[in-house]
Amino acid sequence: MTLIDTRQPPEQASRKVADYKPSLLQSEEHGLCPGCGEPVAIRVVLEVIEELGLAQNNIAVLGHGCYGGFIMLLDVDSTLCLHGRAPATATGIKRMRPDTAVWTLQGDGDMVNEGLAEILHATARGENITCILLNNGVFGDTGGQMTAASVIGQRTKNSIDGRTADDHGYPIAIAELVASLQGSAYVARCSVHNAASIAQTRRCVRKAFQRQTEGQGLSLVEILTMCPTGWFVAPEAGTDYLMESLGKTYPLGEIKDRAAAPAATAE
Ligand SMILES: Cc1ncc(C[n+]2csc(CCOP(=O)(O)OP(=O)(O)O)c2C)c(N)n1
Ligand code: SF4
Ligand SMILES: [Mg+2]
Repeated sequence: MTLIDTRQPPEQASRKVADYKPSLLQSEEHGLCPGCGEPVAIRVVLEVIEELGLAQNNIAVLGHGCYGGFIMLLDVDSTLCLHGRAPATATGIKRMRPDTAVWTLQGDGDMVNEGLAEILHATARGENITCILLNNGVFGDTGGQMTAASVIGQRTKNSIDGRTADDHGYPIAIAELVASLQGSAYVARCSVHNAASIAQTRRCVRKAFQRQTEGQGLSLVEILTMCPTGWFVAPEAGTDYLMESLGKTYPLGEIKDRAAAPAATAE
């Protein structure tokens, strides 16, 4: 075991957290709440884009939600669009710029409520785009109201005693729905509640962009993210709460992968 002699000052200064900022972020500051999972997920996506050599050749399409504030921070060509309409906007951009990696960033309210038709039709058309869903089970930006992805029993601003199937219906598992359509190439559900889950998210986001590069069709990575403010829990309680609520209804893992077709062999 290596023992660190703490009686002497360190020989070199430790790196500040800010030193680890992805180059595609223009600032290490953000205006989101303490304990929010969205900045972690966005950071992973940006790191993957850079690793894949797409830093100068990608366009982001952001929906409406707390993550929307990142449009001021991304060093990426990006646009905000109407609530829920990111897959439709991305469709147009990708068709005009087929050699550019086009990706969307949406919340569960944005994708599964307002924009449910958009994501399903974009998938059915087999649009060659990569969709990132930040699922915290609430309309975080407007104060923590129930979404179509809120799980049974989940306390939200307008289901304060917990969502019930009788009163509010059942949650929509969008990843499985998208995977069931022929136009989807890759679908995974990930999380950012601990280091291992963040590493897995990185692997899945990477595959999602690779399937786009291969021209395989729509890829979706749903990332379960903490929203302590919208859940009315302390910031440090967010990770456990995430897995006790959304994590129990939405299993993590790869749901579909239409891997690259094998190269044709000579007759
Ligand atoms: C057509 C329309 N309806 C409602 C709103 C208000 N609105 C803005 S952000 C938001 C919540 C988005 O929730 P979600 O997509 O889950 O993102 P989160 O804030 O949770 O990250 C809503 C309802 C809007 N901007 N436009
Ligand atoms: S309300 Fe929730 S999703 Fe929005 S910034 Fe705060 S913790 Fe994050
Ligand atoms: Mg949300």
